[in-house]
Amino acid sequence: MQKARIGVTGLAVMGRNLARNLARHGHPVAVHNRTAARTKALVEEFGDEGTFLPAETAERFVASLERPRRLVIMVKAGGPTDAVIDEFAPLLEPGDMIVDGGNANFADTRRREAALRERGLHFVGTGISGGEEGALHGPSIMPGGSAESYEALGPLLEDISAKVDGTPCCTHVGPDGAGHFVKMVHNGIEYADMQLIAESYDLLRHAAGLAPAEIAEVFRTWNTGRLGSYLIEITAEVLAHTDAATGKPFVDVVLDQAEQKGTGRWTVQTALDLGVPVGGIAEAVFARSVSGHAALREAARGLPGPSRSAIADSGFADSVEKALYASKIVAYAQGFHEIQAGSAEYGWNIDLGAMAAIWRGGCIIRARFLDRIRAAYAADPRTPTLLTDDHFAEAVGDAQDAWRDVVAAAARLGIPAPGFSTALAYYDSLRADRLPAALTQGQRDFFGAHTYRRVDREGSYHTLWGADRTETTT
Ligand code: NBP
Repeated sequence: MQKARIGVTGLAVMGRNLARNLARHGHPVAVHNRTAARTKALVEEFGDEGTFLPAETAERFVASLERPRRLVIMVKAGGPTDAVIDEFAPLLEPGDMIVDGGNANFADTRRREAALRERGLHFVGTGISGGEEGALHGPSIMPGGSAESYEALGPLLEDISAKVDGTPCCTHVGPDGAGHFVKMVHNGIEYADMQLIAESYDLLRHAAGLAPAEIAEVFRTWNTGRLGSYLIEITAEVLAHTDAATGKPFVDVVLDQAEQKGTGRWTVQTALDLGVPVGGIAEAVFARSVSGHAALREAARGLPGPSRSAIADSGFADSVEKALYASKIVAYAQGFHEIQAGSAEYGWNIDLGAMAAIWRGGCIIRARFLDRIRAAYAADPRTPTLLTDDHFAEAVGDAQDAWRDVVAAAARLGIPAPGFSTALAYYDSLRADRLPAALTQGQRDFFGAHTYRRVDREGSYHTLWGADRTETTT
């Protein structure tokens, strides 16, 4: 009986396209789904694309895989993933691999990896980005798990991943939950990137008075320069689209309430736990949250705003481009800081430059700019922040006057720009000689005797605020 090199269970949009991608690359692939109709439909529609070995039962599916078995789970993250693991793990033997390609929380991946390792099985939590098109034509793949499992799995995953300059957009990220952690931060950065683009659109529309079709042209131009990226490209497409039913710009007939599935929220929650400031990502998550509070917005709609309206400055679009580039650098710097902190916390030893390299193609945040990030980490793998890299420091330095003008214009005109504002505040916080945190420490010591350190001496101090205000050492 012919055996499959790899198997995919869970054949909704992602699993089905990943299985097709494997088959198209000449890898015989076993396919299985809880509801057998999906398996049947896949083979009927696309059976001629390669070798598919359909299985209706878990036992047959496992029996059709060559050893060590490589079993990819592509089901809804959370409970369904545990249910599928519970179903398949008893059928596997030591050395076999379960690959979870869903959007799992990295903490779940750590738990599952530890439990399966005890049974001699490899569990490979794998981030996959690129949506259904990416899964079919070449996604960016972020596998975690053991180095041993990557030896058996890596070549297959690299084969089906996107390629940039001949380099696969797939590499071993690190042990246990590292792959899903990096995918989570990728999605958090994606939230920030999308929010900054949305703010750029809003400013061009309501501050510069441009129509959506004109703004589409602005984005098309930007896409040919340093901002060139998948998200900028699709933004131009969406803005240029006209609603067939009404003849209005498509963007004007869509309800302005953004939804989210949770990876952005996880990125922020994890950053809070790690003590990493990721304001750009947090504001993007909150901006979606604000947009969804319909009743709250309705209640506040009549509140007074500024009396000024559109500014007619011919250079405004160029200023927004600069603000967008600078804010984007900040958002990525924050995301990479979070990966650096997670890597240190969990002992993953993640190569940050390699993460930038595998995001250059296949994934939603793919962008020309990622090559710059790869180069920055190649020049100094230990750099504490991308903002001090020569290229980025110069770019932000050149952009900062325009960036400040745009944030000021947004505030003056009453146009919300939380992404631009928080990015600028982060930049100014990092470069400040002194922060008002010294005053915060004084307040904390006053009301809670929380103590403070001094700039001129070692040690912890407390001032007797309620008595004669002498300073004591603690
Ligand atoms: P969905 O997330 O919509 O999940 C549907 C699949 O899960 C079906 O195959 C369904 O089987 C299966 N399933 C469920 Br629901 N509960 C199950 C259970 N208890 N036991 C066995 N199977 C169960 O599919 P998707 O959109 O293809 O995404 C798959 C994974 O990839 C998710 O984790 C998602 O977050 C991740 N992801 C998605 C994208 C994207 O662009 N869509 C991108 C990157 C990652 P059934 O057919 O029998 O109902």
